[in-house]
Amino acid sequence: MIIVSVSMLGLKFDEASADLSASLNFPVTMPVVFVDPQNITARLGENITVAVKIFNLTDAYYATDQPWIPGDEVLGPPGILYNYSLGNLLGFAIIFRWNPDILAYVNHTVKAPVELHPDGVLHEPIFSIVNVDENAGTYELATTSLGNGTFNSPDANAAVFTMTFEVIKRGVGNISLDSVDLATKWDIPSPHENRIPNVIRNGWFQTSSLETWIESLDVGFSRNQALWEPIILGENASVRVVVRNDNLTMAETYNLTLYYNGAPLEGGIWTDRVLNPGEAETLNCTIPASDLGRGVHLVNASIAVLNGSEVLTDELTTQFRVIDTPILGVEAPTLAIPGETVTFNASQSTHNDPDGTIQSYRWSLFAPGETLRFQYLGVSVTHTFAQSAEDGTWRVALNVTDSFGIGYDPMRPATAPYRKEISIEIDSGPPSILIAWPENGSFVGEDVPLSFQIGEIPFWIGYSVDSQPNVTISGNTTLLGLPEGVHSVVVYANDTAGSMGASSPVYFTVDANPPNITDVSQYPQKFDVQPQDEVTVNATLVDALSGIKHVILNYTTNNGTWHDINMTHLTGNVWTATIPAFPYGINVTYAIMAEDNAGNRISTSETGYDQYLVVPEFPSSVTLLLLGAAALLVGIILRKRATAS
Ligand SMILES: [Ca+2]
Ligand SMILES: [Ca+2]
Repeated sequence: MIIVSVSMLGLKFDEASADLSASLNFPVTMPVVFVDPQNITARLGENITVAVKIFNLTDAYYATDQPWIPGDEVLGPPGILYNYSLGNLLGFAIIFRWNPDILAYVNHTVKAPVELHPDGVLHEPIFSIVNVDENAGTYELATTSLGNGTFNSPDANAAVFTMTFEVIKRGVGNISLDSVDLATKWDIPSPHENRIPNVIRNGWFQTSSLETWIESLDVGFSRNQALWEPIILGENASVRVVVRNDNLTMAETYNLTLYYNGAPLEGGIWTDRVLNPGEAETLNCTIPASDLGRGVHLVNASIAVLNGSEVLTDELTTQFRVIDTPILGVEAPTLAIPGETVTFNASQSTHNDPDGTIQSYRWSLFAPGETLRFQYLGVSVTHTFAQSAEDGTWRVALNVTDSFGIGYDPMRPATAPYRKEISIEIDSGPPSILIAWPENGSFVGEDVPLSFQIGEIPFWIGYSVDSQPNVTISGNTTLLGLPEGVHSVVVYANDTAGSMGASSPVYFTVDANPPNITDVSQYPQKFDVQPQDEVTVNATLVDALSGIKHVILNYTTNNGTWHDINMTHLTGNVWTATIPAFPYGINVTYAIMAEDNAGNRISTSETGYDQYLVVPEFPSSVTLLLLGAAALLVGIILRKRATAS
């Protein structure tokens, strides 16, 4: 037990005695009988000691020109002038009262005579009548000095008695002086002459409140430092307790226990926590989802605080709810065409929690590419797709909120059942397909590039050659191995809605072989080309399927740069070109390259180049002679070549 030390309180009071009139608002011209301390706060179980004291008891004598202001019937009406002294105490009678329900009487000490009690009153010998009524909470004390000496309190402050109580119950109340008589001559009946005027100051008592207490207790699903309630089945429950010490001077020690549905919560017990003055601390605990069933639950926090000599408790109970979620059922078409009106119906949705109902339905319609286009409210809504509605996959998201105020929260996985997404295909028709190559009526080589354009993003692509089964492809491709002749090709594509589109058929001719080059001849002949002679080269070209596209004569002088000359169609199958004249000694090499309309190419260089040397100029007779020999020779060569080919 802590005892409030009266000497300590008295000491504090003495230090302040010079300013007592100012600090406690006591009158300066009048004795004051007061309870000291004036205000007491104590904890349950503590002992407190209070004193009744006299202040300003002096032998100062107030003359008739000093008015009696506060009023006392024994002195007559206020405003009348009296002669009176303030002090010279010889006896007193005091009735003192407290609330016995809150304060239990322990003992008391009469502070008389001053010879035994230096802080007390009156001179020995004294005579006292004492009556303590513990049940009524009253104390009557009448004391008189039997000697001759009157008493004035030194430094104007003396104790009459002290009384000690035990605080037995929380509460507040007066510690009051019901009646105070101070007398200069106790046994003389004339009060006007014998009584000392005084005023009374009662005391006030209150039990201290619990200074370390549970400020808050919250339960919920923890997200972003906040607790969200109700909790959804499958989530952990976070329990958060804040304990605060409001005492401004003393650290306090406490134990905390958390209870979940009446049983101590695992991890919810803390012992010997110390809170410094004015501090609060937050304690967190988790109830695992496996321990949380649907319904309303209780969490209780209880603290035991070492409060002075006793252990005081504080507790707080919070209830929280664990809910089940809705099951969303949506009826909607999976396919629609622009201009069509469709209905989205969620009336089959239910709530798994018998205490819950779905309160609102919100539909969001997203065009292909995730663009939010429309929103509707209601359990069943209709939407008309515009004629311009984009083909493709539209998303329809249904979000609900229920009677618990819960809706879909992307940061809270357990809220997933509050949202349902479906998709609807908008299809304005099958894909349009245009074959870019081959062109209708074109000639192509053995390997046929197939390129095409499709008017929408296809789900599947294929082609068919000559009405054969479809071949699946992913885009432009090359048709390989087609025999020479006329063929057809059709490209097909499926859109995501399942509509099949087809291109127009394209007819084309495969020409696998290059032109045939024969009968290459030149004039002048190879051994008779003189300076100033241009050389005319002729050749016969035939192509089986697509025909000659162009013919080129390539030549070089002295194995230098190659030059191209376009050969022109002369007559029949004969093509011709002219090589310019070169000086004596120049060696000319040439070949003929031909391409047909299907892109097949051939060159005479594959079987050997033709060559001639520019010879010096001879007299015409020699020339003629040589020409004749050369013609004979050329004729032999050409025959040999024809045989060879
Ligand atoms: Ca389509
Ligand atoms: Ca050909």
